[in-house]
Amino acid sequence: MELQRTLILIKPDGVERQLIGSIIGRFEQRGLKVVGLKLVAVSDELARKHYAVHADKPFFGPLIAYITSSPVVAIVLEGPDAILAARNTIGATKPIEAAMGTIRGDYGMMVGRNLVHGSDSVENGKAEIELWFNESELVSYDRAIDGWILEK
Ligand code: IDP
Ligand code: MG
Repeated sequence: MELQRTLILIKPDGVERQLIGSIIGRFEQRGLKVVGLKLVAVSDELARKHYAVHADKPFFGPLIAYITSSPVVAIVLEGPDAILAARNTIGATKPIEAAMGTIRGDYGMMVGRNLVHGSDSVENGKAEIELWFNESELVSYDRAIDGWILEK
C-alpha cells in the first residue's frame, strides 16, 4: 500500500443539504486523515480549470453552473491508497448505480447532483491539490509517531 493524498470536494448540494459533517464523517470513520480543509466560493475560472478534462462534454455547462452555485468544502485526505479508498467511499458517478453504504448511494439520485468529488489518480490528485490549496494550508500526519507535524 502506498501513502497517497486525494482532493475531495463536498459539492454545493452536499453543503446546501447540510451534509458536511455526515460526509466528512464517512471518510474519517474509514481512517483517512484530513490534512487540508476549507470552505470555498468557487469562481468560474477555478471550476473550468478543475473540470477542464470535461470541457467537450455536453454536460460541461450545467456542471460549471452546479459547482459554482454555492460554496463547496475542499478537503485533502491522506492515507494508504487514499485515491481508491476515497473513490470507493464515494461510490459510482451515477448515484442510482452507486452501492448502498457509499455516499452517493445513500444520499443521491441524480448524476448532476452527486454530492462529492474525489480525485481519480495519484497524478490528477497532485494537480487538483495544487489547484485548490496552497502548501501553507496543508498539514502532515506522521503515522510513525501517530501525530501531526505542525511546521510553523
Ligand atoms: P466522477 O465525479 O465520478 O469522477 P466524472 O466522469 O469525472 O465522474 O464526471 C465529473 C462530474 O461531472 C460528475 O461527478 C458529475 O457531477 C458530472 N457528470 C458526469 N456525467 C454526467 C452526465 O452524464 N450528466 C450530468 N452530469 C454529469
Ligand atoms: Mg472524475
